[in-house]
Amino acid sequence: MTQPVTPELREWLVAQLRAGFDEPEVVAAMLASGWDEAVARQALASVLATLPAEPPVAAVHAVTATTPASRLPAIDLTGSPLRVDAGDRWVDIVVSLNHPQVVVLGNLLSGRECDALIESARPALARSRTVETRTGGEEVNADRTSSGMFFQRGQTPEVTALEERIARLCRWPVSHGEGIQVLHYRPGAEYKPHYDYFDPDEPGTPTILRRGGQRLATLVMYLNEPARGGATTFPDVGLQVAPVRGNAVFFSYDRPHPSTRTLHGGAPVIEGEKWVATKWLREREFT
Ligand code: PD2
Ligand code: ZN
Repeated sequence: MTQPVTPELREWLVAQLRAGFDEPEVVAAMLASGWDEAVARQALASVLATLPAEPPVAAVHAVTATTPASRLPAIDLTGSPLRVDAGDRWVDIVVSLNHPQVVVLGNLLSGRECDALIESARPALARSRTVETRTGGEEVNADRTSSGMFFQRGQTPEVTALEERIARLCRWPVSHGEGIQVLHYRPGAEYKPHYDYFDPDEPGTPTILRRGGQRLATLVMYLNEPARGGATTFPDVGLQVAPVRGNAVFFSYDRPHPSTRTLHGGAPVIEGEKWVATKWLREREFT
């Protein structure tokens, strides 16, 4: 069976390949959107055949796998879109900032997905640990009074769908993402301002970086709504993001340095409880 490749489909396929997704990943995304496999492969092959000036897909993938410092996960806001195509869902652009790139996203998750993540995380919750950069291990941290757990990549169907959506949205391969972390805050719990990158001056950092290099970007997704408090704050740029269920805040940092102005924290929950899921994107494949 053949099907004409529309300009929109061609543009989307080229964008996927340039973003570093390889052929199986692109086909898998098409299958997830309801394409017939033979038709998807044929459409991809016909687009690849018209790209003689481009590096081979394998080379594009290799570049992504050893990301240069200048390349970052990013949400494509070219043309000031109101919403962006994340593959299986259109995601609203609510607010964006340029330095650093901070994008508040609306409707990234459905209510049902939020509930499913909370319920599958709940039995595994433990007092949150942060990576201990002095040693490369983990420790319970007084600055972080939430409890949390990590999913493995692809651990549940909801996790898999969300990871593919995030990869599409941030134009960064699923393989370069850490497992999603779920955090639960009770009244009074907070996460004091911090940077998500690993401090290059800490002795444990080289050990941490072996698993996929530096963190380059963070996506904090809100799974419920506390009655009051619990905003994600960015003190250096005077921004507070309200924890609205299904929404998220994305931000990236092109170097592990405060000049990125990505200091951020979780303000104390005043009333009710707060559930978030965090996805960190690394320079290389996270193993
Ligand atoms: O829960 C938050 O709002 C929050 C704030 C700052 C989460 C994180 N950082 C994180 O998971 O890194
Ligand atoms: Zn953080």
